Amino acid sequence: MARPTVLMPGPMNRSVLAGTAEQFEVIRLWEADDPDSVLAERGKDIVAVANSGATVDGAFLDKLPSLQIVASFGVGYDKIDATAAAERGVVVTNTPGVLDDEVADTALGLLLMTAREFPQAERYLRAGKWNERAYPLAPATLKGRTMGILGLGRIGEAIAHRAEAFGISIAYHNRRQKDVAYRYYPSLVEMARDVDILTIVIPGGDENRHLVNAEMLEALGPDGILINVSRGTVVDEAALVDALRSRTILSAGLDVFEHEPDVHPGLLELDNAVLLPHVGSATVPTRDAMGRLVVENLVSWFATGVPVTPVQESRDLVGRGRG
Ligand code: 8YV
Repeated sequence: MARPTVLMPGPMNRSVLAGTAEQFEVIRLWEADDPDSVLAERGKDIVAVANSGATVDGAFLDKLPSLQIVASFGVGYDKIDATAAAERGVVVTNTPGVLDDEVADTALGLLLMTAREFPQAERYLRAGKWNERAYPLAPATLKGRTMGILGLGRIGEAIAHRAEAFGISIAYHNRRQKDVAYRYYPSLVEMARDVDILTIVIPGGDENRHLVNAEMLEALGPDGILINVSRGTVVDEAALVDALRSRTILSAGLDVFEHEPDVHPGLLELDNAVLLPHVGSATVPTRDAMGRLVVENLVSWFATGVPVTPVQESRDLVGRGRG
């Protein structure tokens, strides 16, 4: 039997390449001299896409009339129009669960770095300034603080558990209240007003674009710390630069940016921002686990017509099989 043809628009983790090598015919679009002609010639043969960060919209899907599944590498799938896919009968899967701890560790790492100014202190030492005088005292402490989590899902809960171990009290804002012991705020601005640390874990996409704007930052206030390990688009980055510059908030720790990999030049100039190049899940074991889940979704779909981890928008298609 012919092997299903999988399109990879861009480079993928080694575990995806290894896991698909035998059972699938793989088209590595990023290596093609003329990707458009590859799509024109092979588009009708492609039944699956394995994707890591490329935009998959209606126009792209229309080039692949035989497509059944888009298996995305990562838990966030804001670059994939899952509704347009569902309308075309195409299932979308992501990689939830396997990266929760890694991203939660990143959030706590960023919080420690931001509150205690560890990266700045290290730069100070390397610049040979320690001999001149001790590094200035950090203005913030984590002791007795409250963290408001915007988007208390699995990663948010993993962050909450870690933060509790630091003695930090937890609150959260979701669209709906959950069955958890943490204080729930139906209003984001009210939560921002009450907490010391606002941690963003909510998915990206149009719905949540610029949810954290000038008003929220003003509410967070001059002792407030913003942490973002979700998507840069959730924050109005220009407003954040203004807020950091004017000390409307104290500081920010960011793993994600509105136009990444381009970072707002204003952020690069500011000393009260700690900036990481989207490394939330970026360890060898976790990225391998994410890649294995991409492969499991593809294999399961073609063997049984049921993917392992379909996204919300695809749930109605699941069980209907691969038609
Ligand atoms: C990865 C992520 O950086 O899972 C996500 O949503 O943002 C990260 O784990 C990304 O998926 C790599 O493509």
